[in-house]
Amino acid sequence: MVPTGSLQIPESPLPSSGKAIYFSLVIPTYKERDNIQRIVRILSQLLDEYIPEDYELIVVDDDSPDRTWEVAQSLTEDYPQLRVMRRQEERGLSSAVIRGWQAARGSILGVIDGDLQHPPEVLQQLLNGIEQGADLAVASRNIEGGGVSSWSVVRRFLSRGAQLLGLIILPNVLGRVSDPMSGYFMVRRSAIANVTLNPVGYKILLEVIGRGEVGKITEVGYVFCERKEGESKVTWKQYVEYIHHLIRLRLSTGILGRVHKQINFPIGRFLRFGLVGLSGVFVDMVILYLLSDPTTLALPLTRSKIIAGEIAIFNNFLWNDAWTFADVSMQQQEWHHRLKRFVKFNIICLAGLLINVLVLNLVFNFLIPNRYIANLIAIAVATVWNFWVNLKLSWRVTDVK
Ligand SMILES: Nc1nc2c(ncn2[C@@H]2O[C@H](COP(=O)(O)OP(=O)(O)OP(=O)(O)O)[C@@H](O)[C@H]2O)c(=O)[nH]1
Ligand SMILES: [Mg+2]
Repeated sequence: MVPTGSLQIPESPLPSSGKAIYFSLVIPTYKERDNIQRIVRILSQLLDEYIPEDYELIVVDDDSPDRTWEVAQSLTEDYPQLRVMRRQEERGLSSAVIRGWQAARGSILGVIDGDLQHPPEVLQQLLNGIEQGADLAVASRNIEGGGVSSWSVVRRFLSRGAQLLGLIILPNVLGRVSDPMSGYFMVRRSAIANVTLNPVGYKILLEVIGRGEVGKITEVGYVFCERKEGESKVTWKQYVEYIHHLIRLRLSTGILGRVHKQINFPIGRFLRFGLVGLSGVFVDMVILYLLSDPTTLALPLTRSKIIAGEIAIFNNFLWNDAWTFADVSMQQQEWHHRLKRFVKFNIICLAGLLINVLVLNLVFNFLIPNRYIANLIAIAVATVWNFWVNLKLSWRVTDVK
């Protein structure tokens, strides 16, 4: 059974999953057919020694085309502590780990790669760390005893760059561990129970530290070994997802997260609206040049500006209708609806222009006697006005079917 619904770990194991135990180790796999048997054997041998009968291994496979799940399933006879989850609907490393933890029976939840790049021997030190009171024990490549065996200069550089970027955006998360990209760690269930985890991409550890109630952390050095079988799934997409994840965590945790929740400001939409606005500035400039420049049509300035401004407004309307507010305009595609939106948009933007001039004068005369700074402030105020009023009045669903 694959858990569904929100990505929340229950405070104690679900009664349906059986008797509670100490440690659950999730092994996310995708096309690891040639590794799965070996890793299960090695992990079982080690854990049988440290905590016999008090652990489980949970393979979470995303319906690998090489049928890793089938191979894993066939091992359960010899390894009674092994459970296998074959996911056919959801995809992705981070959610695989969380789904595994949701079904877990342990009070300590761990994760390890299925390709033998994480040395299993380190498990004991990680378990010791937890035993000594840590909420989170992370295997790290960046402390004493850690390293990467043969990464190219480029990959090392990218990895460090990603870490630096993360430190800038989320210092209170990335700053707590030396290897925030580690995919090999264990955490106390109580530290992450009852919060909705919502990771994008690969880096589940960021999510655990960012949203969980993690007190003490210990780290254990390890050397990231070479892959022997199977192939890497790391592509450029992971870097993009990583940045997306950082921004999302930044906006939803800490002070910013609380403010964000309170005012409930649609930040993504606003950014799109701002980008469209920039495109309008460009259109306005080009038309103004074509109409009024002495080397082109040389029309009077005011007349040129009115035409340029209106074309820019039309440009912005089209983009906003097709992109910024696409979800709303999709529901009302008839031409008279569009026309109505366009007229409203026009009026609101004109009012925005008045506000722009007003704020410019007020700020310049009474607050900051610098016309460019004053203008920037005026533009910002007018943009927020344009956005907010258009959001409330122009792009809203009026017909209830
Ligand atoms: N369930 C599941 N597992 C995944 C997915 N992507 C990767 N994995 C597994 O997650 C672990 C780490 O993935 P890798 O591709 O080895 O990533 P990596 O270790 O950072 O990179 P390499 O050094 O290139 O191996 C492996 O056990 C993969 O099989 C996925 O989408 N779903
Ligand atoms: Mg790997």
